[in-house]
Amino acid sequence: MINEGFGQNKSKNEKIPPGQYLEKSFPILSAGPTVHINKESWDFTIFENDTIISKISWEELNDFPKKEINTDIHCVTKWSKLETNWEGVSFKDIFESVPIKKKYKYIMAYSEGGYTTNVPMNDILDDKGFLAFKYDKKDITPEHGGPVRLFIPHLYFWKSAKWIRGIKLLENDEPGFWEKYGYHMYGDPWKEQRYQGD
Ligand SMILES: Nc1nc2c(c(=O)[nH]1)N[C@H]1C(S)=C(S)[C@@H](COP(=O)(O)O)O[C@H]1N2
Ligand SMILES: [Mo]
Repeated sequence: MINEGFGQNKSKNEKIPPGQYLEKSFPILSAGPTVHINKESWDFTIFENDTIISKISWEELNDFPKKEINTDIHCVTKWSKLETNWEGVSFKDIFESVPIKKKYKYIMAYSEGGYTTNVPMNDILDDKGFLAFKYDKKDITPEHGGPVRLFIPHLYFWKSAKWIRGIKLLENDEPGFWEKYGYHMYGDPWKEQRYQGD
């Protein structure tokens, strides 16, 4: 278990990135309808080009070390929610069990329902990116992306793909769903990287 302790000694104001406001509820933001997936039929696929190099079932996911993450989240629509509690498995641990032939600098995450988002590899390794399945000690609800969502709290929350089903390893950065509409390729809330050019 880890406790990031992110900004534990900071005041509330210092924890809210520029242009954001404090939100107490937990808004639901989805580009399409809520997807309902059974844990038993969920799996997670890692693609290297068109080749499947790993497939992880719900049961197998639960065999990885579980990590607790206490952190703030920031949505590009300007709400920030402080001190949220999550549980999941880190990509660092997942990748230790996956034989990847070469170095890839980016991934494309893809979700049931068609949503995609691109993230640099370094931003999911080092215990910075997770496959999360619990929020506030309970199973993540379908509305918030359960049974399993991507969780990358140091980037704007659109990068945390709900209903995640897999990733594709990429050599070059490619835009995902919102990035094709002009959202920033990286999305650092502290640099206000909301849209391309920010
Ligand atoms: N599959 C999928 N994941 C998604 C989205 C989406 O529309 N579909 N929206 C993104 C956006 S813009 C945000 S802010 C967060 C919202 O997560 P929440 O609904 O749990 O607050 O999910 C992100 N992940
Ligand atoms: Mo968002």
